[in-house]
Amino acid sequence: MNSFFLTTPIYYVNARPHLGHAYSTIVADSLVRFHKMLGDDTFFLTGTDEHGDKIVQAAERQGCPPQKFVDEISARFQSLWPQLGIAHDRFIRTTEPGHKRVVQAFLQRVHDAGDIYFGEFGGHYCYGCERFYTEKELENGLCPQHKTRPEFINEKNYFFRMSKYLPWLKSYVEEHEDFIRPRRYRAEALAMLESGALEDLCISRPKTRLQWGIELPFDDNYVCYVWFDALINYISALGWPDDRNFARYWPGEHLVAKDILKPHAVFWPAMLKSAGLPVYRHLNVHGYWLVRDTKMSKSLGNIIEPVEMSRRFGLNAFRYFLLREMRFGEDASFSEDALINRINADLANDLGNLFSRVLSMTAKYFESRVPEPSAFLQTDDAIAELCLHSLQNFVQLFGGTQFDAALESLWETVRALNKYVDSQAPWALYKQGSTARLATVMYVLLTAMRKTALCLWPVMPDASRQMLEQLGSPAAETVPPVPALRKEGNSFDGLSPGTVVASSSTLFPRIEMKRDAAPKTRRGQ
Ligand code: ME8
Repeated sequence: MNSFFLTTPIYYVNARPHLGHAYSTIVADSLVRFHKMLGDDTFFLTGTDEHGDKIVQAAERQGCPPQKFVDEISARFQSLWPQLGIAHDRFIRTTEPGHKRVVQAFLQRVHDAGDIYFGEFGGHYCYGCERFYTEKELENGLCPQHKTRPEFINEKNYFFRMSKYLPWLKSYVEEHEDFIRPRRYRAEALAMLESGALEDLCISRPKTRLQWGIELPFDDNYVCYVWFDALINYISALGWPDDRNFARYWPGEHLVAKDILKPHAVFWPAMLKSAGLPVYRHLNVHGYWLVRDTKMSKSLGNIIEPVEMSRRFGLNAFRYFLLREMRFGEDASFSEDALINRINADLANDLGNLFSRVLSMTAKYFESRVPEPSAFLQTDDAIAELCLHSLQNFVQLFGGTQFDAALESLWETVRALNKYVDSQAPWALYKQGSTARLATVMYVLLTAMRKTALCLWPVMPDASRQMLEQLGSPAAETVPPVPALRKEGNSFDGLSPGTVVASSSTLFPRIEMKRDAAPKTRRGQ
């Protein structure tokens, strides 16, 4: 059995979770569910990043002690995920004693390897990024991410000999095509490694300036730099070094947005190499969700609340939209109009309508039983082939994080099935009394619908389950779904004649959008 360990970033607890956090976590959830269906032994990790200046400042603004502050915001993240259908195996917090012990053991190991030294350093520190910038990296003296002026700080600190590992890392990235993907981020990482701008990494903060962190095991006047602490969560959650989960699941894969490419593509592999541990399998990097072409930010007041969206438009529809609309790796724009258009076109018109018409015809012509097919005609073979082909494409593309293309491939079948209904006109066959031909047509439709519904489980778990139940799978069989997605692409079967199916289906109601009014759904999905 293959193991599949996937992580999201651990989010800072200085702000409420928004669409961006929800996207990464929903994508990760879908990918883990997909691997479950392939029969893999999966482990899904998310959590919160709770140390550092930024958190202390946010707590101070609220007049709250840091521990109380992080407890409150971390709890918000924890209660959010189930509302978005996220089924993680572990939620890690960097203030947990177990994590702290692992960070100290890791630091000691890197220290023992001779890769940590003490030195003096002056640099431009951006509190938003929690990192020093070199002169070269600033844009007109400002932080390129936050467009704010960093503070010049000069102090004695501990440094990680990262530069020692950069030549190795560069060859590793060159030799492993999909270590960092999609390609544009691999190219970006290589450009960083080739630029000569990367130096050793400052990994401590003097306690005179910051107490909110993990103490260095070899000097109690210092705490650990928040990024060094945070990255280690990926193995502390597996109980490194002794827990069997580490042996079972490491190396895993990470999923992040492009804002944190550098710590994941450069710091983390160098840290792992220094500690003598294998590097991760893949770093999967996505772009930003924009709102009217700008990044979401509190000051612009354009934050999208994921729970509100899923309440108004339906959780399954919202998850589908996020995966279908964004080309993984590129930026995408969020708007309610785009969401409503997708729901109406893909879910209500294409998929929902297919289910509704085919099930009501099966009720009318065959008393809601899957009929026994007779010999397939060329047109039936063509549909069956298309269905299997799109399922195989789906598996290939989804596994390679091309979620939009994977779903589009399924929708080719959905649209073809609707056309097949129109061209075969079951109502005419019924009128003519061509029962054998009618039985084949309905069998083809129902079989293809079942395969489509199965593929949708990672993205829309509840809707997929509902569709499978409508197609006669007993609830016990659909939860969790049969972990044999690959086999489903081999032969056009899976639905036994005689199975009782539902007599009607209203899966995705159309959303009427009145200008300047809240959209109305007939029933939430
Ligand atoms: O960086 N579009 O935490 P963070 C898409 N604690 N994704 C977005 C987004 C947007 N507009 N905004 C945020 C940190 N994200 C560190 C991580 S990991 C060891 C430490 C998502 O709270 C995306 O996944 O700033 C991005 O990488 C992450 O939130 C940043 O979260």
